[in-house]
Amino acid sequence: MIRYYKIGEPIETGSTVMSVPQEEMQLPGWQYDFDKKQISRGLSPDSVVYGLGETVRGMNKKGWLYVSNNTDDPVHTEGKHSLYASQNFILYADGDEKFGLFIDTPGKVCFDIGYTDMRQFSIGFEDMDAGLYLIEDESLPGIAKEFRRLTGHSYIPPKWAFGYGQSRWSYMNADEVRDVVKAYRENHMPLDMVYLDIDYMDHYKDFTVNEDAFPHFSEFVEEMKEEGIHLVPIIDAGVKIEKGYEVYEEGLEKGYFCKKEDGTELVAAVWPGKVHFPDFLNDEARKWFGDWYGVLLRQGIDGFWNDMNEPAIFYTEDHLGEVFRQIEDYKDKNLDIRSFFAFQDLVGSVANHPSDYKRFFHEYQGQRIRHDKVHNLYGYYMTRAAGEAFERLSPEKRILLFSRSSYAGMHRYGGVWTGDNCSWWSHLLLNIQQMPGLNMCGFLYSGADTGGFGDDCTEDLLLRWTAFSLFTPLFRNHSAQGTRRQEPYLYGSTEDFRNLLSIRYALLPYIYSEFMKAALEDGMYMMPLSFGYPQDQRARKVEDQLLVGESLMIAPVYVQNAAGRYVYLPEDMKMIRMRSPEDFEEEILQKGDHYIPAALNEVVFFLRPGHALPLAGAAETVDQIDYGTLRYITYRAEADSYELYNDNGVDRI
Ligand code: MIG
Repeated sequence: MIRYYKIGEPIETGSTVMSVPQEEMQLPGWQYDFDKKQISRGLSPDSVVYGLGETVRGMNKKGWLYVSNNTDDPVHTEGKHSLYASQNFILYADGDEKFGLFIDTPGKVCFDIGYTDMRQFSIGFEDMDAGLYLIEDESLPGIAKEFRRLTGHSYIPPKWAFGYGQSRWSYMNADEVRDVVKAYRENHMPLDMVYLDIDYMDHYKDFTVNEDAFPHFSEFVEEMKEEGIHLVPIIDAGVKIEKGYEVYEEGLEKGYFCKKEDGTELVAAVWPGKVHFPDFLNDEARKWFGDWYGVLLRQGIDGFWNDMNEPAIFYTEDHLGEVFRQIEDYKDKNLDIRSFFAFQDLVGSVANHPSDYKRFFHEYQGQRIRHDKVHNLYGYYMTRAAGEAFERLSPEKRILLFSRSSYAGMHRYGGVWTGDNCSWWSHLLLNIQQMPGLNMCGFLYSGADTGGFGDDCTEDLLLRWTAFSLFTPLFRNHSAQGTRRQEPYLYGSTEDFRNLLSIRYALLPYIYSEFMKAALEDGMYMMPLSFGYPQDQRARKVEDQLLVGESLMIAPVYVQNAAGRYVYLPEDMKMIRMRSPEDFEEEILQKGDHYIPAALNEVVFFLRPGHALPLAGAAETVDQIDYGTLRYITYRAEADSYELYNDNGVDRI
């Protein structure tokens, strides 16, 4: 049951697909404070608040202030309030009381969930304008399902995108990519994708290829396909300002770039130096930009990742000019405690400066709207540009697509990855805790940079992270330029990595089946325990175990040098300790707490009673998986009790 309440005159976001239910008076149970521009309610000690998609901290969001304000911040520490996404959907449970609440507004929103006062939950707005959808159902999964009825079905990637991908920011040329693929194949480590970061482009210009570094690109794409590899290039939001560059010239001529108050195009800077930002919120501009993806599709590319679409701004010409003028004032000064910090602030906060987001406008639904009022929609609409274009340009075949920035509703067009995490154990835990929030908001095809993006990864961290990520739909090892290289074959445990990756492929029939059922039935693929055990008060508080599909529970090890971990079993389960698809043991464990040893080369997971798990043999690409020889591990169930979903993996559904 979905009820709609409105505060003020909210800007339409395009997040919903269902016609808006009859508007009702005031959200029951919440106090409205128009002076403080917030709504609030009490928060009991036993309650849990799930949701908000991709945010810092735990699965239960209580105890922190989350600000929906899409930000390119590469340091995802606990003290941060905003990351790249705004997925303003929460799910509240306290005893038998439960409801979902979707706050639909494209500007900044503050979720103060027991931060200012442990007993209070308040939601604050910049303007007191928002659409509020109250979602009620008997169960938590039911509420998540209703949210999807409101906002639409989740995006479905091609099946090969459930394979494993290798990425790194700094594959500078085709030979480097060939070497990576060769190393995988020589080591018999499975691989389906290699991602191309910004260095494949000619001077970071969208939809171009650096012909010196990647000569005869379409032939190279074909050569990789023959190796069973899909190349997945990155697309950035900013379009380089350069005479003769077609995307720039055309966008300028048609007036498709975001303009300032005075009607001239905003000049910002990102990788290519000065850029204009396409106005993805303008229907025509969105279609135009989307069509450009066709240039790469026609060269055989069938997957993309959209980056820097918060949008990230290194600087704007205008703000930088102001900064240079102000620096003059400091020149002959004796910088003291106050002026020094003011100076440091002036020069140190040039990137993503809040004032820059007020400098430009969108032509949105026939209105001219200042960017900051609709800021959180930008990445969504960029991805929508691509997703809508693929429906036109590739009507038969699915195309892989995911984005860094997002807003609720974007899940119809693509998945997300969680951006620039670090090679930290705490970020492995963060990855585990972000997955259910993302799933709840419909972002089923999601995952983090396995091994961590920033900082140097160690072998043990990569083994543990791989053992977790092999359960996430988007499974990609990615790292930043300048960090220690992170391709698994570069570490000593080559055989262990091969085995862990092979386990992904052995589980793939199950992973794909469960993902597809979740996508087709508006369910979730990764869930907090309480979604499967609603009456279990203990399960509600478990922060580091997940249900994966209908049959499995996982309890990843995320602590350095730990030889295992404590696991809570909400009922009797069958533990599977797997070292390779051929080498595993099964053991029945009773409901309750257990210390479970887990070596670095093992994946330990749990099969729920009454369920079965299909298991394939090893394979080096998704295409090679042999569905004809599936085995079933069962626990108090028959093999045929498992309903296996499968299809050809490429046709659109
Ligand atoms: O700010 O394209 O999150 O995955 O490797 C750096 C270079 C820009 C940020 C992305 C990251 C990617 C990187 N990009």
